[in-house]
Amino acid sequence: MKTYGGGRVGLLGSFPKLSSMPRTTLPEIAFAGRSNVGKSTAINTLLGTKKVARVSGTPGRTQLINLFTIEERMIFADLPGYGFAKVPDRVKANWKAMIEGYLGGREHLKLVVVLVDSRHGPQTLDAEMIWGLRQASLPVLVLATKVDKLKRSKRGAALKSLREPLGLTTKSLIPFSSLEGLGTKETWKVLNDVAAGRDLEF
Ligand SMILES: Nc1nc2c(ncn2[C@@H]2O[C@H](COP(=O)(O)OP(=O)(O)OP(=O)(O)O)[C@@H](O)[C@H]2O)c(=O)[nH]1
Ligand SMILES: [Mg+2]
Repeated sequence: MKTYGGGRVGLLGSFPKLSSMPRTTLPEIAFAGRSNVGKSTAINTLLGTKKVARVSGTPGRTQLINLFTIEERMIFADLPGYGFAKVPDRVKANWKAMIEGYLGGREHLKLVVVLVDSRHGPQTLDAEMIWGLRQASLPVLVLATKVDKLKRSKRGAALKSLREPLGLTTKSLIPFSSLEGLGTKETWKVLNDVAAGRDLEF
C-alpha cells in the first residue's frame, strides 16, 4: 500500500464499482459533490498534504472511487463528481450507477460529506443528493467550498441561502476554504465523532 504523511495515510486503491472494493471494517466517510467543487482538494487540506488525492482544474478528474485509510482509524472515499456536462450520456449514467451503488451498499459508510460551491446557491443535483442520503438514513455534513472567493461581507448571506433550502443547521453546514484552511477544525470535530462512534450533534 502506498503511504503518505509518514505512514498516517494509505491509499487502499481505486475502484470502478462497489463489488470490486475490499471488505473493510473501519468507519468510512465519503466525499461527494459536483465535479470541480473541490472534493479532492478538501481531502488533501484535511490531511495536511497536497499529495494524497489528485486535484485538477479540469472537471471530471476523479473517475474512480479512491479509498484512503487514515491512521487506521477511518477510511475516506473520494468519489467522482456528478453534474459534469462534457461527458457522453453513457459515461454519466455509468458514474451515477457507480456513486449510487456505493452510497447504497457500502457496509461501514457512516457519513457523507457533500461539498457544495458557496458561490452558487443550492443546485438541483446537490439538493437531490442530500435528500436521497437522508432518505437512506445516512448522516450528511455539508461543506460550502471556496469561500475565499466570496467577499467576507457576502459570506453570511451565501451560507444562509444554502442552509435553509437544504434543511441544514449551523452545525451541519460548514464554510470551507482549502486556500485559507477555513473550516478544517470544525470538519475534523465531526469526522472524529464519526470515527469514534459518537452521536452527531445535528
Ligand atoms: N479558490 C479555491 N479554489 C479551490 C478550492 N478548493 C479547490 N479549488 C480548486 O478547484 C479545482 C477543482 O478541485 P478538485 O479538488 O480537483 O475538485 P473535485 O471536486 O475533486 O473534482 P472532480 O474530481 O472532477 O469531481 C482546482 O483547480 C482546485 O485548485 C478552494 O478552497 N478555494
Ligand atoms: Mg476529485
